[in-house]
Amino acid sequence: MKTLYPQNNAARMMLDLGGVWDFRFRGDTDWQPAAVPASYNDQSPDPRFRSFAGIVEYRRKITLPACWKGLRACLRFDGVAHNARVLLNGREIAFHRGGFLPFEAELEGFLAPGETAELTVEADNRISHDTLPIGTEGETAFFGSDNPGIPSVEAGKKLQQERGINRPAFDFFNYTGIHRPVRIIATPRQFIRDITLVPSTDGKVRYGVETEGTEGRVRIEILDAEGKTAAQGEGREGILTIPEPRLWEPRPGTPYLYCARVTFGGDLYEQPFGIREVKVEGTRFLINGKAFRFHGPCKHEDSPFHGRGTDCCLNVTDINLYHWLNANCFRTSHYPYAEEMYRLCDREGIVIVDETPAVGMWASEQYGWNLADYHKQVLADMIARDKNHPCVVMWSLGNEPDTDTMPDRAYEYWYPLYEAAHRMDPQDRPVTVVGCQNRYDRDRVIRSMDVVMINRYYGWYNLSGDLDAAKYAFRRELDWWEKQNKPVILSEYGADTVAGLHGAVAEMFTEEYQVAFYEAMSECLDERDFVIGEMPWNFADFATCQGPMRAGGNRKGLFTRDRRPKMAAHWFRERWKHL
Ligand code: BDP
Repeated sequence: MKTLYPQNNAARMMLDLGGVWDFRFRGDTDWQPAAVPASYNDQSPDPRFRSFAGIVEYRRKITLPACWKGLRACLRFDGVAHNARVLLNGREIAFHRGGFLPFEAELEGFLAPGETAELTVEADNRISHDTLPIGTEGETAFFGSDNPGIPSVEAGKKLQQERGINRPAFDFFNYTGIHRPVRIIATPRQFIRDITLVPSTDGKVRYGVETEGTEGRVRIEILDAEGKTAAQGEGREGILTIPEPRLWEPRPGTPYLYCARVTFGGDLYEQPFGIREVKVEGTRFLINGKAFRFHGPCKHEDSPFHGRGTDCCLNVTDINLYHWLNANCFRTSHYPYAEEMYRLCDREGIVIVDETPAVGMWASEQYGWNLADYHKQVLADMIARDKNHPCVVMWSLGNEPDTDTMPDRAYEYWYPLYEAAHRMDPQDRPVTVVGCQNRYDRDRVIRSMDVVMINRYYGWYNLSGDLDAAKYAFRRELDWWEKQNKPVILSEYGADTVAGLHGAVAEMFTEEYQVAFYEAMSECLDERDFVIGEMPWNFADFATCQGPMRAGGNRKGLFTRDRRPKMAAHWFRERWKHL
């Protein structure tokens, strides 16, 4: 769905619906409080907040201001996980599939200026073979053996299935609810639906404006960072030229931003953008013609209390910690993040690899391959939402699918998505899909991408604790990639580390081992020119579902969950100072 990021300006108004809403599990009679935006899961000690599988209901009253007469009004949900049904006074006004992208519900015919109504949002947290991200439907344990075949264990699993099991096929807690902002938006009845900007470093800006309604002329004015007019034009599409353009460069360059001020009839929208070009050439990744090396840990949207809920304070803190680390990028593992984060990264010069929520497809022979159409829709919506951000330099189609069990079949699934991403992105950014540690010699998908991104856990999940063997094995693999003549990014590598656990001998789980692990992997990476990036897993410790491999979540953070640096954070800070 095309929906511009909400904006208050001379033509548009918005009401933020953040606050405490009524909340209940479907079937309950009593309502209780829940904060919005936030995941609901950490908001109560009631165990159902963590384990419930099904629909929860949120409710509150909304009023359209009487002075909004003559305007078009809609509700804008930035993200409700995973499926959402929206009702006004009991009438359905919207349904949306997928928890990480925005949608709108028009209020025309449902609520008039001056009126009050009851707004209900039903959020469904169930994950299955038909959702992105994917749920196991109880078939397989993610991490840890589920002792197949033992009659008593099988009986226990059957009981779980009967009760309704909602196990993720991915390694992060299935946070859900209204976890991103909700707003009522007013625009003129004839309004700007969408803006597309394709700048090039010579100062030319190709633009397109989509409108609802046809009365009125479209005008566009490009403002520089001081607010001075740099170029202007008229019409729904065209090419403008900015004389002496200033480029958007990732830090430590200057992330210079322009603004496209678009008017149409009585409507106005101000779209920030940056001038930068990205291109893959041979084994190099070029930003504005200069070789770019990716160095920065992958992230999650994850924090205590908020869960996956949008938290601008946390975002600013995190990005300042990226600056502190001398990091220049992250991947939005494993789903598109809240829009506020991309706007912040535009401004701060942090580069993003933007990922769809296609995660958990590690057993594609069982599931995953039925999702091609829906997956393509999600990809289209992500590109539509994020296409104008200069910080976004590459699309990731997903994380760690099974591509080597049936290599041809996997290729038939993934390559059309790769082509679709290129077709759909007006800026035609490079496209990738993140590969898991598998039979890279059998797989055809990963090597067919513009940039090879590989997750590797030598010295952790395999060759555990033996960093000499890990280096030896990793070098063997890198020898193989060298022959593929593609740029390679190590898109995940890491070691679970308990903050404060030390050892004179660097053994697994100690802070010393985490540093030794990264030293060992870096030694191998630094020998290869075609390696254009390193993205440690993960920026911070994060919540996961329970399992025998997770003591209070995933501990591979360079920081603890409350953002205290482990030794490895200091180590990377020093390393990246010199890159
Ligand atoms: C990788 C996954 C990531 C996990 C990580 C880990 O891509 O989501 O959290 O392993 O096990 O396979 O720490």
